[in-house]
Amino acid sequence: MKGWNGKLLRVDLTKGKTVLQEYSGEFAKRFVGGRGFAVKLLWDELRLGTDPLSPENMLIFATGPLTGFVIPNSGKMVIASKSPLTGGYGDGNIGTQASVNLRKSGIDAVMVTGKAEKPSYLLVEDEKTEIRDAADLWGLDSYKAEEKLKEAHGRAAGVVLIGQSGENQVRIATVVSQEGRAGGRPGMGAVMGSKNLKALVLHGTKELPAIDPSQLKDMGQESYRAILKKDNYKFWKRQGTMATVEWCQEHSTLPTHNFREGVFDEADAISGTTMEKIVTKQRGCPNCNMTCGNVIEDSEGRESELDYENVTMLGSDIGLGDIRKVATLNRMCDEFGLDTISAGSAIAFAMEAAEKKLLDLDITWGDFENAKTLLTDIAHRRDAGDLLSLGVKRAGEKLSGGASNFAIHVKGLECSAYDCHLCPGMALSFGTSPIGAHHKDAWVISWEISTGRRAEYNPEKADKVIEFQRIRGGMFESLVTCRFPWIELGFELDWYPRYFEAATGVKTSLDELYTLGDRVYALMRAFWVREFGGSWSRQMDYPPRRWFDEPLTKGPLKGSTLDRDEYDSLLQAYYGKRGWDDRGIPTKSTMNRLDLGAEAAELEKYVRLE
Ligand code: PTT
Ligand code: SF4
Repeated sequence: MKGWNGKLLRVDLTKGKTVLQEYSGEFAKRFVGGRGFAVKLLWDELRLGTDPLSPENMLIFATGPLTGFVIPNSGKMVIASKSPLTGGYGDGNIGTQASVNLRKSGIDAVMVTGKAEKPSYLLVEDEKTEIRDAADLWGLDSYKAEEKLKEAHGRAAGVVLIGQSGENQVRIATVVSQEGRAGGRPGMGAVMGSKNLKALVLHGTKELPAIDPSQLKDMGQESYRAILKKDNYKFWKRQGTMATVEWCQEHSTLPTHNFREGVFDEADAISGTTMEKIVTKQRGCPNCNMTCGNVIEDSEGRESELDYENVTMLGSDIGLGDIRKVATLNRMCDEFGLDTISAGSAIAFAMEAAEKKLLDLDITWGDFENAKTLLTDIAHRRDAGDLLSLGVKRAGEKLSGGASNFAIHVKGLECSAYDCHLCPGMALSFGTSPIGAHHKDAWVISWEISTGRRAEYNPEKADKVIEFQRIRGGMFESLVTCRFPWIELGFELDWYPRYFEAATGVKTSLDELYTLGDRVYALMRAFWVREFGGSWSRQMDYPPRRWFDEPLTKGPLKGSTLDRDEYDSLLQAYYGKRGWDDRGIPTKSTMNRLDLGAEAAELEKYVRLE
């Protein structure tokens, strides 16, 4: 098998054992890598009803057959598990040297089960593995712990790790790396902490196995040159994802005051243009010439790497219009290993709950000092922070007085930073995202706005969501590479089947990669349905209530809301196009068409399939 290493490292922390296992070519071809591998392993091996924070849960770090080759933006990996935030399938994508090093160690994926007796970290040096004591790392923030690990294992080590919030099993804890990379929004950091696992430290010295290395090398060089020539390249290098702040403000989609509004009076103060003037350096993932991590000095004189989601969820959404202070909250999240989107949403939820006198907390919109205290309390699960550490869905359920009405989430995962009071297509994307409300799979908002937002509930929007889910959520998450060359600069998609063939020798087409996306999607959906059984319903694919019930009160779209019946028709159109039934469950014939016959038979044990 070329392209793939063909090896999976199984780590049982309870027994303190690691086993290197070969996987079959059939598995590789059917599920390809990354998210595809992760969902298949979870489907096959995770016992139904497993508590996500118990030793029995599985935590998977999975690269794909393109990861690590010197081709554009290939330094990524998927981190997946059953989510402690949603109870369903959860994953995230992180760019880090650890992805490249894992592949160079001859291993494609690591699967961790059990719980170490005491704080530990996993060291992989090529195929030599060791579970080591992490007593002196436990309690340290992610910056300090990574620095110590690099002092011990060398600067070339790839490290993915958790901060204090993961250790404390905060359900909105993510996994972090390299002082500004994060992956695993739906609580993957908490799962790592529940296993007493502080870090993975990875070294690899092997050549990656391509079927046609010289062709892949030539294609890589040509692709990097093609990216440099793209029209938008220079602007992207100046602002990266931060350009989205001004765009969202212009189109009334900037999350503001807990998604009450789509415009923020102080948007200019946190925009990409403001950031450009104070950037001190740029960082990024391995094998990338688009380096989009823009670093500024925060209000306390420390480095903080900004991205659109971080700045808006910790800025406009909590009413804070000072970029350096926002950067401080962002840096704190990276140190604690808290997901910035969910943390921002939790702070905004707390501000609104305090305003409505549902929560006895001294905090108001834009209140930087109390936001800092609250973040620290969330990371350590103290006082009100303990409640918020559960995520806004659970926090809303625990507070009385209708707090659930302003808990902004889908399936328990807090919404990323796009207000959808008048974006039904993007609302459908959040509603049907396979991990809860994340934009990563189908960021259709730009297309939706540019193609006539007021043709509001056109079923064409369901087609677009599916198209993007196939490309972004299926193909990129399984190959595994960064999607930014394509979505941000228009780098052509047909490069990807060509890379795949040069790496693996398997001839494929974009259509086949989209079918892979459909297969992975059907299986992620099957995972959710199997876990939720009788309590699964199409209502789980609905966006937050606020967008239906509370019109925008400001800006050019003042008075707008989503319409429930129209949304439901759009959802129905989506199900029909996917070959899913009225409950949002893939039909038997859809499963068979996607080569998931055995998986359909397993699902039928728990739910009737149409
Ligand atoms: C991703 C989510 C995002 S999406 C952002 S900013 W974005 C937030 N970043 C966080 C952070 O930083 N620190 C922190 N403590 N929490 C954070 N939470 C948020 O996490 C990221 C880039 C970005 S920046 C995006 S969109 C793209 N995402 C990709 C993806 O999902 N798949 C893929 N194949 N390529 C992608 N390329 C881009 O990568 P989650 P990164 Mg991220 C500091 O993890 O769980 O998926 O949530 O990986 O290496 O940081 O790069 O405007
Ligand atoms: Fe990483 Fe940004 Fe490069 Fe993508 S574009 S690989 S997120 S640095």
